[in-house]
Amino acid sequence: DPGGARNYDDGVRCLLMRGGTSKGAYFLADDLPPDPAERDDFLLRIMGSPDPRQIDGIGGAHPLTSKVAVVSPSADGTTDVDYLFLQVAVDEPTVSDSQNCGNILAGIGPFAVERGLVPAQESTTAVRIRMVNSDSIATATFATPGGRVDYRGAAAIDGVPGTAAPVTLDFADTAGSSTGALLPTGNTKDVVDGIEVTCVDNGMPSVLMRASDVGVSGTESPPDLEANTELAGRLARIRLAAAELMGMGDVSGKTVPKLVLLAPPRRGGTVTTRSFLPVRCHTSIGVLGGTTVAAGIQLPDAVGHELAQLPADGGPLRLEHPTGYLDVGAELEQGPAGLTTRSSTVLRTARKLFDGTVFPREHPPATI
Ligand code: NQM
Repeated sequence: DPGGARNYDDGVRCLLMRGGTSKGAYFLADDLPPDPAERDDFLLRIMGSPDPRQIDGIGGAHPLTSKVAVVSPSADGTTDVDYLFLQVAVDEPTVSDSQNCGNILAGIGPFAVERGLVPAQESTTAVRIRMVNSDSIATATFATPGGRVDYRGAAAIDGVPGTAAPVTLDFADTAGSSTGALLPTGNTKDVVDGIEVTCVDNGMPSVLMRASDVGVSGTESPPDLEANTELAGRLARIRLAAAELMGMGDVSGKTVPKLVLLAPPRRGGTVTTRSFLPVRCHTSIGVLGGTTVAAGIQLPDAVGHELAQLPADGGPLRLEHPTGYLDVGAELEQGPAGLTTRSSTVLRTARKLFDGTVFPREHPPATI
């Protein structure tokens, strides 16, 4: 509101969507407070954070269901829309723009068409999206028969029951998304806290390690891994030290880098993964977490390369995760400064769940 008189407590237009294996609140940037601090305060209050149950908000009590997308027309005209991802913490009063989310990304194209930011094409529509968090570009392609988004279809993704219309995500420039290099430490392998790790960033800065090196098999369930307090302490130490090597500074309180435990495949896939967000264990694996693992384990000297059964035909890698598989294409090529990624591709689905007005809870009483 140009007069500044807008009262966001009266409610804000919001589309609740499932994007891939995540769920979040999608907003037009213009509908939110322009000041980032006010915006974040508003988002905490609609999600019901901080509270482990998020009982007084629309958050789902897990980082994967406490997410926000802010969408606007392209600022510089080079894409169709700009997408800012915000992670709203569940039990802490924090909102972070330090990472990207490739699952919430799956809902951005459909959202842009729903809100009239992008015209639908005849049968399928391709939307070019700037992922503001990493300043990189993705193209989402999805069905729009008769000029409307059709969410129904036959594509199944593990971690989501049933089937829906496919959303194809193509990434062009994921290598070094937020650290500047596919191998941010300059090495294929480093030793951190006494174990070998590979620090890699093909869309999501991540620390790859062998599950066996941290005393687990890598096939445990997320609740079992989360209950292992010795493992949690070890992973936290490894993360802080690896992040320093990656040039990310002090990452305490940040959601990146992620941690990925690797083990040999058990169900005919390429490799077994257990990823950490970084504290909660992922119930599947992130999209860009997946493109990052797929690029990392293809590097001959990387941790995990020797555990993996890489496809002989150069086809997609099949990452095993706690609720199934993620198939990821990640094609590497020799660049002027070493190996880099030519392209990465992931198939997702998305669904519009609820379109309406969201109301923030009152401010919590000020702490003295
Ligand atoms: O890696 C969770 C998710 C994600 C991020 C996380 C994601 C990605 O699965 O692109 O999608 O890593 O915090 O939604």
